[in-house]
Amino acid sequence: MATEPVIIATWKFGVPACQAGWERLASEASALDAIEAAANVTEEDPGVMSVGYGGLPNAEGVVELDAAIMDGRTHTAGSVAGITQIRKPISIARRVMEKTPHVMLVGQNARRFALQEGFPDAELLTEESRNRWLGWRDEQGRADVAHFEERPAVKKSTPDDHDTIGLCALDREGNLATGCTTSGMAWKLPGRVGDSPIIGSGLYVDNEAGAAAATGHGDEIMKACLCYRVVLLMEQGRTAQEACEEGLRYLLRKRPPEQHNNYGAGVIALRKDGQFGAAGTLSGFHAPDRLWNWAVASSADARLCEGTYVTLDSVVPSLSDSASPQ
Ligand code: SD4
Repeated sequence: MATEPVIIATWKFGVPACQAGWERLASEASALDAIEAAANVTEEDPGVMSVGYGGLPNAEGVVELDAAIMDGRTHTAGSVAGITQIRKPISIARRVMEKTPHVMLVGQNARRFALQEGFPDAELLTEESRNRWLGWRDEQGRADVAHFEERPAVKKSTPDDHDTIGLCALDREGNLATGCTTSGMAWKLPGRVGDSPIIGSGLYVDNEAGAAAATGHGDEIMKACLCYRVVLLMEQGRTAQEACEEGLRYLLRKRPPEQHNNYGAGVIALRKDGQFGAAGTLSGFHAPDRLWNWAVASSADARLCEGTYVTLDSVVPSLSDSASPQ
């Protein structure tokens, strides 16, 4: 029986991504193809300064990208972390999945694999992202900006110094897929890898239950294996919305508030029956200059939704009621 396709993604830039993904799904493409095509839209947009080309660099001014993709149909996954000077990292992650016996390649050897696969060498810094980095470096007032002992564990974020695109899709055949791609936290320590390329943390899919993808403070999301938990909760019968809320509550319960106050975490989920949901932590994801929002396309028009916020003991509905989860 044919299923109605749907694709969801994190943040406002998820709208054009979902639009592209939905067009693929509507023309019978697999969920996996739709995820890759949708993620590529964001990765290639230099105006999105937290993903792919134009993403903000690490403390030394080098853009290190993390990306992963997972296919619910085959339960296979591919991932790259800390990859430099190559565009479209989610497509490289897909090649890792399809062409190697492994799941994850990192750093220089991930780059070497990509070059072997025919991906061209590419500059990832734009004038804008380089200037932002120079501004940040000047503010530090010291030469060795990557010295870890001098960096606080959590620093207050600004609206665009992070924001991953995480995506989940369901195709007409009833298969699910998920993907995640990011330049990670701006000004991170060189070599730092967040949740986004880690299967189970930044993304996870089980074709018999659902898919989930995360955004936010990866160093905290990883400690909760957030996306695995959210998918498990859907397998246990929770709605997608309940699973997102419970998954985030677990994260908040396990970690002291000062660790997630500034950055926060968000998760989107899509169940095998097409039902979807999303939630973000109130701390870190709700500020005057930023709201937690996400995108969905279940018809030709992708739309933006403001998420539900979660605290340790309550759920705060969206402030503007542009859309609610199904
Ligand atoms: C990371 N989770 O590298 C990413 C960053 C992000 O919203 O998504 N920020 O930790």
